[in-house]
Amino acid sequence: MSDLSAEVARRRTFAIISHPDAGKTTLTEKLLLYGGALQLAGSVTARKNQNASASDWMELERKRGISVSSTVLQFDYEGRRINLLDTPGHKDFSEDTYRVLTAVDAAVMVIDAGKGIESQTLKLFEVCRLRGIPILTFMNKLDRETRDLLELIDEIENTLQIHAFPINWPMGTGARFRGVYDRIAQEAHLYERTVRGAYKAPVRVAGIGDATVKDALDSDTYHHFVEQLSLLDAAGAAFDRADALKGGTTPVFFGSAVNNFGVQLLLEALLAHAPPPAARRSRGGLVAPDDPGFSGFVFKIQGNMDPKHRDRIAFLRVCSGRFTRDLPVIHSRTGRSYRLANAHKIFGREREIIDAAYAGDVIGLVGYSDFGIGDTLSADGAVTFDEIPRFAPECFSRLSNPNPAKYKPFAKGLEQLLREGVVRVVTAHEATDAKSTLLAAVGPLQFEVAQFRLLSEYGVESRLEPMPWTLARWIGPKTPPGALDAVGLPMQSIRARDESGADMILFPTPWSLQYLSEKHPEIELLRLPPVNTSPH
Ligand SMILES: Nc1nc2c(ncn2[C@@H]2O[C@H](COP(=O)(O)OP(=O)(O)OP(=O)(O)O)[C@@H](O)[C@H]2O)c(=O)[nH]1
Ligand SMILES: [Mg+2]
Repeated sequence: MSDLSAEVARRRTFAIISHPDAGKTTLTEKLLLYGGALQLAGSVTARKNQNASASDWMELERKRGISVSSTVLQFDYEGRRINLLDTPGHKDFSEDTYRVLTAVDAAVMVIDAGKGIESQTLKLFEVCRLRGIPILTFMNKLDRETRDLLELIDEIENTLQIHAFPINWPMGTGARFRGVYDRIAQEAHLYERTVRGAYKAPVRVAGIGDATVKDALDSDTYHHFVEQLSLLDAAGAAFDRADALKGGTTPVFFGSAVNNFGVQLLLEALLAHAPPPAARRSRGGLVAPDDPGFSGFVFKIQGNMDPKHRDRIAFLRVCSGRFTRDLPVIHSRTGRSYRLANAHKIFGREREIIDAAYAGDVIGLVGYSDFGIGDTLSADGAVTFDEIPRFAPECFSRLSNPNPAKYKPFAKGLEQLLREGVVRVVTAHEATDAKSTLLAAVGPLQFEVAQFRLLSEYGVESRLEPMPWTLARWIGPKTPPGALDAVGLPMQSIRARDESGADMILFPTPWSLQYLSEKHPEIELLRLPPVNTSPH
């Protein structure tokens, strides 16, 4: 194997996804603890005591106890280089989560065992399936009362239409949850709780018939566990690893992230069952990860991660070749050449300059203000990746600066947030108010984040006025020239342009949209921007 292939083979790049609050950030933290990347896990539950996690570093995240932005964490574990991406669960931030899914090779789907599959989990799962991303399932919160476990497995199979294979099975649930049984190694892992789960949970490993296991469980729990295990075994299927790598089977793991139960087994399984970086589709065909020419694409921009350095990081997923310091690359959108002198390994908000990176790695490029979300960088400029999904906005607000003296920081802050895609800007066809900016978002929390960050990162107050539109449609290329000028729009609907100048119509209600499309079928209305419109 060449050096390049060997480096690719030892990389694992995955995202943690789920409905809000299932425990993604907590699990991320615990994977870092077990991966040796953190000595002490800052429990998410203890956030109120300022004991923040490595992943939720933003002030708003610490305050609210939710993730509003994805986080990249790179670390080494047992000869592997792991790129772990924690994502926000809330649907208002799904554009960020979907972008992250373009940059990974596998996903861990976290399910709250008390709740089962929730709406956002289902949506994210579908995105993974469309992209062919294999999924490992972590059934979390076994330390609480759960739903019937076999029913949860059935639910995965029926709702998601995927085979679910429990690689391990819990011994007890709720207050009686003592550990998990590894069905492949045929070993019981019995854990002890530690205070707030800050340290690894002491574990004893034993055979199922061992006295240690019987002693650890009360007799009801033990018998129930043995009975369920024999039901699972009676189903007879063996774990089909090849199918799991293709995304047809999801291996299922049980545990409690907060208590560190089952985390080690999940980490080991990730190394065993998540695939190394694969070939990526580009406009010109597949790009192999061990292709010697460097290529990668930017999937995220984040400013002000380090309050001491007010700078902007472009997160790039390396897709092929070898990144080395000072590598000359071509930025495909502008055709300009750059030398990548300032590339970093990222760990939450921390960063460290790196000298080399390979396919699968996510690297942070600091100080390249031209780089935007979706841009490709490559050695010869011939590759273009078309990865980044767009969403139609559903919320609109006017943002204004109540304090003219703060004009400059306000403009600078807003520009940065637009770069990051925290919110988007649209321009009404008939300008009404030059003093405010019309913002568009998938969900209203995005506006809240924008206002919060303007204040905390740029020191400026802002005023937000909600607007009545709830639907946006782009005008398709089939629309005859001038047709739009000739029609009268339904009440309260307006014409606008997106950031790249593409024509849109904003509608207040589904009925107004329906009215226009029935009355004027010549106007092609698209849910997403017409192709070839660059998002910049
Ligand atoms: N009882 C129990 N609570 C847990 C467990 N894992 C996480 N939690 C709690 O669940 C809550 C949500 O956890 P997070 O890790 O922030 O959830 P998340 O999925 O990252 O949430 P978002 O990023 O906002 O979507 C916190 O209060 C955690 O302490 C667990 O194993 N057991
Ligand atoms: Mg989170």
